[in-house]
Amino acid sequence: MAIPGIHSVLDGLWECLAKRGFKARLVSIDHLADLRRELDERYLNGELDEAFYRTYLNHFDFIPPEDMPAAASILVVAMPRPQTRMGFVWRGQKRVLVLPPIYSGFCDVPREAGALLDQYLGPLGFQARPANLPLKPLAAHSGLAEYGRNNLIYVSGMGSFLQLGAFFTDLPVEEDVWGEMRVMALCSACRACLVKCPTGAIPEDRFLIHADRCLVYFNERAPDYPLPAWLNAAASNTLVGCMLCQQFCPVNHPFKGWFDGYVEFSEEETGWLLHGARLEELPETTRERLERVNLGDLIDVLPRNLRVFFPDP
Ligand code: B12
Ligand code: SF4
Ligand code: SF4
Repeated sequence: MAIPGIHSVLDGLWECLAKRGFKARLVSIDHLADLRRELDERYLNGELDEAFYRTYLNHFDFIPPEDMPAAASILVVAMPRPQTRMGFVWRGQKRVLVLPPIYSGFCDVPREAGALLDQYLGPLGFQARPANLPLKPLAAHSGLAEYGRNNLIYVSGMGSFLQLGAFFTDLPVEEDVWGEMRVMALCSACRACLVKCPTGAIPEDRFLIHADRCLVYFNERAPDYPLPAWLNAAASNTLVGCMLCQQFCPVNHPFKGWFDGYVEFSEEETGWLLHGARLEELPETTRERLERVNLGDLIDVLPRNLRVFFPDP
């Protein structure tokens, strides 16, 4: 089979990803050093809380995989993602809670992107391998996205309702773009996220948010991390994570009603989850429903998080 020129390979790649609603950019692998330097500088300047840095930012792999010696580029992909509704019945009352975008399908959707890449690039003699990198600066420097004041990434046609993924590839880069990171123009005249943030994580005096104050920093963690005393229980607005800086953002107006799927737990099942049942103790049907929304791995956080909404377990 004749291998097409790189321009038509890339055109075909964008088309293949676009059919699934994904948008992407390809940058030279030389920018791994830029990504690393940017993060190191913030750390060394004391901009990042030490415990936050050690928990979340110390584990990126700024080198391509050993079995890909010809890696030449990084593909960054934005995948549109909806919210999910979850119903819980307790003491005869049903309460519907939101699961923010990206929790459900967190592994499956990037895996699907990887499979699309394998299917398309493989027969053309190219490879793609998942890359564990700081995804937002990568997306912003590549020109795929702009930052919002809430420090989330916005892509045209998706708002911030998206999951990012990155792949090392051996595709050559002929037109490398690595621009300044940009903030959405609308943010200069808007403070909705800052005002709605329940923990004061979005500051007035600098762009970088105080991630160590973000509700998500606490409610995604293992149960031996109680919610801190300064955190008002009323701040919690979703089962895991938080939606406030996205929900009230005017750029997200077209997407904020986008929900995909509904999963309901009976009173008996809600009781098991509230009381800390382990995954393997649950009946298969309950387990399947949790796993359908990818909460099997987060089952440990559910008793603490559910108790905020059902304080009388
Ligand atoms: C650690 C982490 C968290 C932490 C910290 C979040 C944070 N803001 O750092 C916690 C647990 C709190 C968290 C929460 C959430 N997360 Co998170 N998280 C990550 C992770 C693993 C790394 C993020 C990171 O590198 N932070 C470090 C800081 C230094 O980087 P940064 O946030 O990009 O900050 C940049 C800007 O401030 C910029 N900057 C600074 N000054 C200036 C000035 C100007 C003018 C400009 C333009 C830029 C700029 O420079 C910084 C980079 O050097 C990524 C996955 C990944 N591999 O990248 C997901 C990721 C960022 N999370 C994601 C999501 C969805 C969330 C939540 C929305 C989940 C939820 N609904 O509850 C919340 C959002 C909270 C928020 N407002 O940021 C998505 C973001 C999707 C999007 N649209 O942006 C990601 C990319 C996961 C994914 N695979 O898609 N997350
Ligand atoms: S996710 Fe919630 S707590 Fe975190 S910055 Fe946004 S509004 Fe604030
Ligand atoms: S709420 Fe306003 S300030 Fe915040 S990200 Fe959206 S447009 Fe920007």
